[in-house]
Order: sequence, then C-alpha cells, then structure tokens
Amino acid sequence: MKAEEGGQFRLHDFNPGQDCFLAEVLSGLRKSPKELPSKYFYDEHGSSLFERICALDEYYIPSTEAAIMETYIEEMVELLGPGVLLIEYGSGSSAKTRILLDNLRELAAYVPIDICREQLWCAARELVSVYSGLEVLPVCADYTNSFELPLPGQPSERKVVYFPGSTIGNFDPVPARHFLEHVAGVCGPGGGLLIGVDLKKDPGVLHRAYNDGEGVTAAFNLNLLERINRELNGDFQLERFEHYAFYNPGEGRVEMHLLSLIDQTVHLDNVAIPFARGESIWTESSYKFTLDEFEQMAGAAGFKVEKVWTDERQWFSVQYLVNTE
Ligand code: AVI
Repeated sequence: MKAEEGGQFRLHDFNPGQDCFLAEVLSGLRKSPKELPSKYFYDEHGSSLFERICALDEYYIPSTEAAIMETYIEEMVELLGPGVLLIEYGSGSSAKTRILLDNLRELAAYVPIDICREQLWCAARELVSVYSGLEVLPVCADYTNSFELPLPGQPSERKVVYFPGSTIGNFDPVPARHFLEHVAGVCGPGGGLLIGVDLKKDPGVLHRAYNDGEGVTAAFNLNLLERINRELNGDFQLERFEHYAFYNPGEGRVEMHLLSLIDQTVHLDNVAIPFARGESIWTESSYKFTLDEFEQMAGAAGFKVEKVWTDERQWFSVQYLVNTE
C-alpha cells in the first residue's frame, strides 16, 4: 500500500491492479458465453459517462434515491446516531454522500473507497475544502477484494458503511451475499449498512433506464472496449459492436451486453479472440429486488433490516441494516 499526500488528506493506494485487468479480461473473453466484469467500466472516461447517466431523466435511480434521502434524512440521522465512522464503497464523486456529511452529528471520519484514483483524488480535495475539520481518509482499492481500512485519528461510536445507488444489484446473488458478509465483518457488531436497493417494477421503465435516448448508456458500455484497446493493447473496432440491454424477468435483472455485428477476430495481448455475428459479451447484470427478497439475502449475511424507506411509487428503497452478531 502506498500513501500519497494531498495537502489535508493522505490517499491510501492499494493499486487496484493492471495484472488483474488483463487476466480477468482474457478469462472472461475465453468463456462461453463471453463476459467482462462491470467493475472495469469505471476508468476516468467511464466514470464521467456514468455521471452523465445519473443526470438522465430515464435513469430514475439517482433522483429517486436522492428524494428518499432528503425526505427521511432526520430519521436516518437519529438511527445512525452521533460519532459515526462513515465508510463508503464505490464513492465516485461522493456527491450523494453530501447529505450525510451535512447532517450526521460529530462524524468521526469519512473513508471514501473507489477503484478510480483520479475521481477519488478530486473528490477528497473538494471535500476537505468544503468540510473543514472533517477527517477524510480516501482509499483507492477494488472493494471486491479485501484490504485494510485506514485508522481515523479519533475514536468512533460505530462504523457505518454507505453503499448507495443499488450497486449491490451489480453482483450475482452468491457474490452479493458474500459481499454483504464481508461488509458485516467490516462494520462489526452494532455497526450498520445504509444501502440503496432498486426494486422490481414495470419492465418498460427498466428498459428505458438502460436504453436512454441520447445513447449515453451505450457509450458507457462501449467504453469498456476502448479501455481494453488503450490499456491492454487490444484492437476492438467499436463500430463493429452494439449496446444491447433488456430486463430478464425470470432472473429479476437487467442485462447489458455488447453484440458483435459481424464475424470477426479481435486481438489482445497477442491472443486472437473469434466472434460470430450476433455473439454477445455480457458486461453487466443489474438485479432488482422485492423487499422480501432483499431481507432474506441480508439476513443470510448476518444483517437485520432495521428500517426501510421508499418513494411513493415504490421504485427504490434506502435501507438501514444492522449487524446483530
Ligand atoms: C452502478 N450501477 C448500480 C448502475 C446500474 O444501474 O446497474 C450501472 C449502470 N449501468 C448502466 N446504467 C447504469
């Protein structure tokens, strides 16, 4: 781990790896059906495309979640209590966290964790200038692997992990449970998890959310191939692939794919990868839950659902889970 000084903060860098990127891309493209891990969407350009997705009308998640947070922030502050060490997984620009940073009482410190170093660095710089006196301890890491959390200067009453945006939906069910078990271990007995969970709804709404009119989601999906070209010396021709996203009701998930428009061979690190016309690379799953389904999964991971807040349409939920072990 490397620590880099940023004036009023130190960035703890676990160097989320280039070696893993190549190995995971090659192993995914050798599978049948082909797949790529969605965590690799978030290079600098991918992160800024994701910010644009979050501003789209069709992509209801950020606005619905923000409205829930604004409506119920006082109840949340009451439940979480004072002296929290707030840890955020996949913090990005930390924009959604502002409402918690503005309202939580006597915050011990804030630990934003993200795989995208540039975005993490900018967010931390911004936060220390806006919240004077707040200890910000940024960690650059792939949070699906284990790593050590930095120690805050001040003791905390409890650890609370914040995991908004329904990113939990990007894990398949078994890894999702393992991830929740890992979070339960991080926050410890009496600690909590404040999590955004997207709910099952009309498939038409879901279809529009992942097939926006401006094509930003398509660009976000295709950027993964551009990243592979740039960082792994690949020769994907982007115009030969097409974004394809749909809701799979049997599995309760939106699937995103990249479809090959022709028979072709792509090279990457001197490995030839053949594609048939119409063949797909599965790039992301986005699971949607009923409240019962999520409660069951959380329970299996050692969490009790303490409180659920939803919007009027019941499209999205913010939930506070406590580790009861
Ligand atoms: C980050 N994650 C919760 C988003 C989602 O909805 O699954 C990523 C995304 N993919 C396409 N649009 C947004």
